[in-house]
Amino acid sequence: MIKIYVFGDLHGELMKLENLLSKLTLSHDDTLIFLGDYVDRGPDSCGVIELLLDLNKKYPCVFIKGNHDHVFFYDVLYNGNHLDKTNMGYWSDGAKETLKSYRISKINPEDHLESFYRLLRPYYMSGKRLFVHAGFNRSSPINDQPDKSIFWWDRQLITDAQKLHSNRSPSKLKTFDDFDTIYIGHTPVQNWGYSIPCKWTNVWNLDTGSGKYPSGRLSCLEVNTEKIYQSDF
Ligand SMILES: [Mn+2]
Repeated sequence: MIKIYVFGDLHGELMKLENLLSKLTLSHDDTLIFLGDYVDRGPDSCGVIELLLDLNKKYPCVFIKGNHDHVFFYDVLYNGNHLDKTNMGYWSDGAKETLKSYRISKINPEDHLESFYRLLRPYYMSGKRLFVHAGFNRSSPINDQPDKSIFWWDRQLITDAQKLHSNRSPSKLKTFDDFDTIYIGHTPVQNWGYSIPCKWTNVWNLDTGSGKYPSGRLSCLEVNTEKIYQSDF
């Protein structure tokens, strides 16, 4: 049986990724889907991307774009927006750790703009399953979303799913494309006091705070069995 593993936000936590991968018995046709936010906050964003590029040679991989990936690779590297201590918001949200990891590794981040950033997709669909970093406008078709940034910045989807769940509503979150299950990251489950992936109605939130919280583990889910795996730390 082919397995499909979906991973939450990584945020530069190479050791958590290595530890989590060591718990999976991967075969070469298993699919690995990463929900984005590879960089910032954790100590080794460069190493995370190197490992992902290596995985991409061995397994079918899908890399979705997160807001941090968009800002670092597109705004900063591609568009050349200045990144230093005058840009305190993003600088203090983990960008300085990202740049430090590139300095230590002696890899030029522009290399990853070429080799990795071009692989990132706004979303991925498989049958009636949708994988996206943050959300989308649910009253429109997924392939007709004029504002693409909603894919990596939205918080309405998780807010609405959580409300439906806490109202004990049996209905699933309605979407134009009638998705059965939606898999997202972006908003750590710690915001609601949890530490493991949460399924609210038909929405799985896989962001368990890796890189954001010292105790935040990295998580993944095998989508057919809904079995959860987490790093040990
Ligand atoms: Mn994130």
